Amino acid sequence: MPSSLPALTHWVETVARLTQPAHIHWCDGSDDERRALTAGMLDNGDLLPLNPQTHPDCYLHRSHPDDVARVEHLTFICTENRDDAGPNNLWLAPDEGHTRIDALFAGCMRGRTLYVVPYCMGPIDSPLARCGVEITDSPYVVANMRIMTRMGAAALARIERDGHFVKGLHSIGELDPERRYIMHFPEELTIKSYGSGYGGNALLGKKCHALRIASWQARNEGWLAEHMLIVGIQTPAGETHYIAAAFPSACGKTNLAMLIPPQAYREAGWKVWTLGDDICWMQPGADGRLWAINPEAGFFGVAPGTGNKTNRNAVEMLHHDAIFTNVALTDDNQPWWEGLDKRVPAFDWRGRPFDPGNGAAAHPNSRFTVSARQCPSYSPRMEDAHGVPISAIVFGGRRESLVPLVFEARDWCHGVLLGAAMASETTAAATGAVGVVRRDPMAMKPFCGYNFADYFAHWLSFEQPETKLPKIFHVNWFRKDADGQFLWPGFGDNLRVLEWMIRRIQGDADAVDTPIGLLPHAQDLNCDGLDCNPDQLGQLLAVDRDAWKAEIAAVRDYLQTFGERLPAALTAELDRVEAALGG
Ligand code: GTP
Ligand code: SPV
Ligand code: MN
Repeated sequence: MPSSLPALTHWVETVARLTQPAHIHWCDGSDDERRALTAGMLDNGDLLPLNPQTHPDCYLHRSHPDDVARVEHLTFICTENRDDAGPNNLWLAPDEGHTRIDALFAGCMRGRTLYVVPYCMGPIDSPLARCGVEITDSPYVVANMRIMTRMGAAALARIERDGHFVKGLHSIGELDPERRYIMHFPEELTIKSYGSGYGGNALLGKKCHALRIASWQARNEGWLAEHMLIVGIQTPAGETHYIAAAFPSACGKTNLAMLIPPQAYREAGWKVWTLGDDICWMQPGADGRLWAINPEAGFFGVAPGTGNKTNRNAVEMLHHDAIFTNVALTDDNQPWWEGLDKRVPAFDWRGRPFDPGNGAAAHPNSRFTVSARQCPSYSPRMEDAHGVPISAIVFGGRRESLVPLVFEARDWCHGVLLGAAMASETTAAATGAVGVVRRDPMAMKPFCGYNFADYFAHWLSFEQPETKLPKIFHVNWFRKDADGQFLWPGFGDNLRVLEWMIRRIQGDADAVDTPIGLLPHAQDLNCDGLDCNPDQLGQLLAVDRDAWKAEIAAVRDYLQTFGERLPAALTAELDRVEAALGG
């Protein structure tokens, strides 16, 4: 018997009866298994080999052209009570959800292999980690799960010890957008995903488990499951401050997590340590501080825009043992995307000879999958069972106007409001229009597995006499001038903003008190060596009262959609900010 846990073997048998696979394979995560899977995918065309001289053990996967991003309009939270899912989620009653999706699963694995993928989100020995098992008929998913999670025998052993696990059932089905659903049953700790092989739709440990199901568990158990990077900033004095930051999809988490300090900072002794680029699980420790782990083991990062100038660490980690999805190819079979370098690709992401008339060569949501250990700034503390203590939480979005470069919340409740009021221009990470401003509280709009009103209340509940909570900040790297050019250089220079935060944490910097929060004095932002004139800095740090009154009114309209469940403390905080702005 492949597992000693009856609940697991019984579930696998039930799924096999429904889906009718030709074979069942229990994944152990070994190298032999990886080699055999890779050989099979090279045979059937799921993977294409890349240049073995420049990119040993790297492969290209081209997904179906209609299956290139998350599908929020097909993603459901199925709870007994509709209000528990909230207006922020699409909802179905659990019975209806199971019936609809099981009809698609019936017989769908005929002639295929069913893979049983045991995985652990977080270090195997961590009390903060949680396990799951994904059943899938996609070897590409197995290969990605092996990089993105602690997958295989060790995870199975922990599952057998724990006696419980999150169940995730996945099939690529026909890859037909008309026969596609991503369903979550938080009360049953179950996920069912059909008809997509892409990223967050198919690697069920990631958004489905580590955010949607985990956020539900976190609320019941007193912790937080967030769409946040974790980065360690080591100052010249040798202290490391850990910062968690929530930006919506394709808004800069991977880049901030592995930023390279500007030269003068490097020479002065600043260092950056990468702990996570997408998901953060946090809970108060015995000392009252929030302690965080990254539940993932790898990065599924956005390729376009990743180059030596923007994110050299990422470029360097992608030269071996990486999977590329929907990128372009050079004439000597190297992966390529817009923003990598000046070469002209030979083939676009669909495999057609490159023709600029067909649009970008790499899909805007093309991605790389790579183990975190390959990152030059990898922090060994990623393996710490108890995680790292968080000094600051940062919220941010893509806003070409209005929102200043950085401001600080006056206290926890104000910080929760800043998170709840977040908005950002949409990106290619999800299907649908790009560049439209939408409300995206805490960057969790697509990922919160329950009613946002209850989620805000949960956040507020962390303020207790015994907790020592991090400071909360809001940033915006994406302000543009009248000509549509970014006002702030971004990327490595974002460390200048983080430095101000650290000085605030240490009590070493003053701030300007404004109705929206605490802003730096222009002279307190280190702009040495930057091509940023006083006028630009003035625009980046300006608070336009009339425009902010309109913004606060829009936030109020949005928050009112949550009705009576919205915590009164949040509304009171909004009233306070509105009054400070002058009504
Ligand atoms: P997900 O993996 O979808 O959750 O995205 P992410 O938040 O990790 O975003 P990522 O760091 O991959 O950045 C997405 C895009 O934003 C890339 O094209 C980057 O080049 C660009 N970007 C990141 N940081 C900055 C910045 O500071 N300034 C500007 N202008 N662009 C940035
Ligand atoms: C995101 O969209 O926020 C991602 C990529 O990190 S996916 O895995 O597709 O969710
Ligand atoms: Mn993400």
